[in-house]
Amino acid sequence: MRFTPARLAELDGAYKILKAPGSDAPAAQTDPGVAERVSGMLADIERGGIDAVLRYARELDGWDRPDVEVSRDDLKRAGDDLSPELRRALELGVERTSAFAREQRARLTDFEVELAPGLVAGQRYVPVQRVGAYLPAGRFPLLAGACMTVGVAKVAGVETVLACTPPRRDGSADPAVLYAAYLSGADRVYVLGGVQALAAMAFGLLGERPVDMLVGPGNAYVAEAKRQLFGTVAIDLLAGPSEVAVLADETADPELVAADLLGQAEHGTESPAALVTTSEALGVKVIEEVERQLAGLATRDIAGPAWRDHGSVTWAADRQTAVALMDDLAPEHLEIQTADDDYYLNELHNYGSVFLGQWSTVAYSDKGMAGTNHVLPTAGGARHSAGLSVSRFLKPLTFQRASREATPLLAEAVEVISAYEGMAAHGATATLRLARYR
Ligand code: HSO
Ligand code: ZN
Repeated sequence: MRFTPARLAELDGAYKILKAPGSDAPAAQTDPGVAERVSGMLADIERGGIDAVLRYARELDGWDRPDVEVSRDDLKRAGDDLSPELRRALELGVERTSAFAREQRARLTDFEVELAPGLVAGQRYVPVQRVGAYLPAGRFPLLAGACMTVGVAKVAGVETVLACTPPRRDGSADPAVLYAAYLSGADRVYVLGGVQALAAMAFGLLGERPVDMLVGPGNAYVAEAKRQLFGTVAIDLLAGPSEVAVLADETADPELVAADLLGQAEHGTESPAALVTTSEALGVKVIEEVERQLAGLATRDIAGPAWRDHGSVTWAADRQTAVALMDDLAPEHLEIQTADDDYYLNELHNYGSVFLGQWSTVAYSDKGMAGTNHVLPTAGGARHSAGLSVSRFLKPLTFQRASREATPLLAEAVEVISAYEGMAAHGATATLRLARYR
């Protein structure tokens, strides 16, 4: 999440960098070694089937059992290990995310229209049939992942949703991740991690037919496996390190702004956090405040280097410049804390999800409480794409029905075009119908 040099050149004089990222390198580029390793593993698993999957699970994750599936009973029981407050919070996340997805679904309406006398064309939303969701559990088990992927797919009407989550060091899966998958409606859940999990779902090696689509975030290996499997299956998006940007003016609370920047910097030492502000004084205060909060933060070993290497604070001379700078960053998460948030909402084009006003913060969505999806485009992907939503699991399939009376309207033009193209067989399909019509 860096400004592009061309954009900065255009804005000459209208901005000032108050804190630049300490590192020259943009966050995490794919290492060619990762791509090679992943393609080797995928080829191996395609050839070797479930035996190869289990071999990788043993070698990479120390998995020593013959089976990777978690039974329905064990999924239900996973909830017993959790505090009632955590169970309730997970339920709330699933309920709210599903409620939002149902509203989105309700607004995707099938239709048909008579385009010409006797010619009807239309569209029907049909769900993808089989989805595989990856639920990562690295240093942080992100518990809302299941409701964003499994839960939303189920609301879309996906028949079969498989979910894979990696074993922890002690060989067990995180009970909260399992319970969240269960609550979200996963049809089958497996303790299986990384490339072998994605390959097993895509190639149909888990006692289930191959999935049509893989979704969910993961580390560099997971992202690379999805990239290489794209084509064999669909994918949601390729997620890089999580990002946050805040657009604030002099009315913003520097303590909250600093906390929200660190709130995503905590994801990893590669996670970018950017403030764009029309108030230089606020920018300076936020820089001080970030340092103050970092000193007392339990995860400062991650958030500290992230802020140092990938954090930035930029002053913009006016609102238009702030918009231009922010659209250039195209952040995954955007917070707006200004006297006129709606101005920015109306002007901005590029972000994954926007949080309006100081009472809204990224973590509310991250943890499933805001109802919106937290699987969002990173690394500038918000310039061209939106995040995961119910529509991603629904294909707008079209149909057409022509009546006898529509024949001249269709066939005569098709004959002319086909003749020009030299496509005789195409032309014949129209000519024959014209003959029948007459
Ligand atoms: N910010 C992450 C999602 C998340 N963070 C969940 C914490 N919990 C990617 O959007
Ligand atoms: Zn987050």
